[in-house]
Amino acid sequence: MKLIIAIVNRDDASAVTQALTKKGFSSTKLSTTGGFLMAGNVTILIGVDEERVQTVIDIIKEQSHSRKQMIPTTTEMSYGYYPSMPVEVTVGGATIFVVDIDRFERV
Ligand code: 2BA
Repeated sequence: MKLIIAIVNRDDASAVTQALTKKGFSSTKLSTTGGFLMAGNVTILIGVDEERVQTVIDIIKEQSHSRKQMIPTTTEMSYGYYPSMPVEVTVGGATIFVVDIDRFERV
């Protein structure tokens, strides 16, 4: 059993979870905030058998899009340094971690 942790753009989150549900995967959405942009994103947890991990990653890939976002001048880029003008970064499609699960139970 694996746990897939996928951080996706807020605007893609519903499409990702709907596509997962359609294919029979259970998921949980958490509202999260990226440490760099300090902007809201969504973290999706999916518990899945090892042989289905790639199917889930393919679904996430299909539904997540990369976007240009501006770093506001209030973002500290390194100790005490703030950009003098807004800087553009490319965010996503999705950041995905796959971790081992020792035990999974529904009680
Ligand atoms: P944020 O931390 O808000 O980062 C948003 C985007 O800003 C990143 O997009 C990247 O393009 C840029 N960025 C982040 N840190 C940077 C830095 N130190 N210098 C320059 N640019 C930087 P993504 O890489 O697509 O990441 C999207 C979101 O995924 C992140 O939002 C964060 O919430 C999560 N994430 C990405 N890598 C992670 C990691 N290694 N561990 C935990 N969460 C991660």
